[in-house]
Amino acid sequence: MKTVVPASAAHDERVTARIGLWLAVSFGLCFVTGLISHLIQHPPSWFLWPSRPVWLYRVTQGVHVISGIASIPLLLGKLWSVYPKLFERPLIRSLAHALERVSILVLSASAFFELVTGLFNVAQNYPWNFYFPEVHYAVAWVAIGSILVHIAVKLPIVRRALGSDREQKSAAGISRRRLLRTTFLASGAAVVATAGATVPLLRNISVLSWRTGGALPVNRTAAAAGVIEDARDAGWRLEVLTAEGRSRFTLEQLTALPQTSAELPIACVEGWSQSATWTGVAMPDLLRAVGSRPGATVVVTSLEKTGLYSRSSLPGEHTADPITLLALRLNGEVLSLDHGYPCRIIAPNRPGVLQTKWVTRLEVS
Ligand SMILES: Nc1nc2c(c(=O)[nH]1)N[C@H]1C(S)=C(S)[C@@H](COP(=O)(O)O)O[C@H]1N2
Ligand SMILES: [Mo]
Repeated sequence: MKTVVPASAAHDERVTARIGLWLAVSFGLCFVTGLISHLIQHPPSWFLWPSRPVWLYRVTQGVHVISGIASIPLLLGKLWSVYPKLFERPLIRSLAHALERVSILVLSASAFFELVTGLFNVAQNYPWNFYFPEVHYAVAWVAIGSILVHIAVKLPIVRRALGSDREQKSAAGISRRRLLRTTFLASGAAVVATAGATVPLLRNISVLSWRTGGALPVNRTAAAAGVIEDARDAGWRLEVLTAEGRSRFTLEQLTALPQTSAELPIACVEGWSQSATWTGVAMPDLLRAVGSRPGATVVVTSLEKTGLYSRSSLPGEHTADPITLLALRLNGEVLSLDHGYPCRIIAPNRPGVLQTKWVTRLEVS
């Protein structure tokens, strides 16, 4: 004989399935866009990320952060809708049942971990001492794997639940609709409150939006990076190493080269993005000036000694693009120390973390 647990109608498979469907969509979007961001930052040999359209990464990373934020209320709503199952007895009915319970535990824990660490990262807060991107990336595979198993196991129930969508006008129907509505409203509100960090139209109504406003945000200041003295040093030179040898440029020499301007966004992995007008030496021009060819890979080194973003690699797609800049000016003014003086990389369709500031050396391969 089965023990029947009295459950309120909110804890109903139709509610669970409907929230689950939206959670699958938002979590799926979040996973795919996160994978894209990871591949751009750690490109395997088969991977090619184009330099155009200039706004593509801005969109994929915006979707990553927004879908992650939307997932939090959906996950909570879904857990709420199923929690009476926790108290079902017997605890374990069969091996299959035991495996299913363990998989749900792994699923909930990993999904929760991803959403919470992502949120803290967005808030630029690191209360843990592991390297965020690595762990966030590894656990993403655990989460997506257990989600796929979960969907496969629950497919018959999902089919049944979504098929019977004629809601009775009963107390049960009302309570169901209330949970659904609350969950979707909370999810929508979370999105609107934060999406302004990257969606200009929402900027004024995104109350929780961080670091937006008139000026371009600063991710890491020159003081924090410990580069003020070296950046101001009159002896600063840009060193360009090629197979043939080494060239050195003073800031005056760089300024005397043909200058290119482009309107390009900085699109931070943390979800904010903002466009500005950048002016400087186009990478193809610079490469030709040192006798190299546009399309070569260029490794960029910053004056910043430590730090995760003190080096980056510009792939050939970017070094051949005439609006990949070694920027000297921002919105018509000489770069400020905080934005990367004396010069920085600004390339189209590239994560903010790779837009290296305070450049001192380029190695052309
Ligand atoms: N050398 C160096 N360059 C860097 C960083 C850094 O910490 N060190 N931060 C990167 C990140 S994460 C972003 S989003 C952009 C932000 O540029 P901004 O501060 O000029 O807006 O710079 C990038 N360039
Ligand atoms: Mo960033």
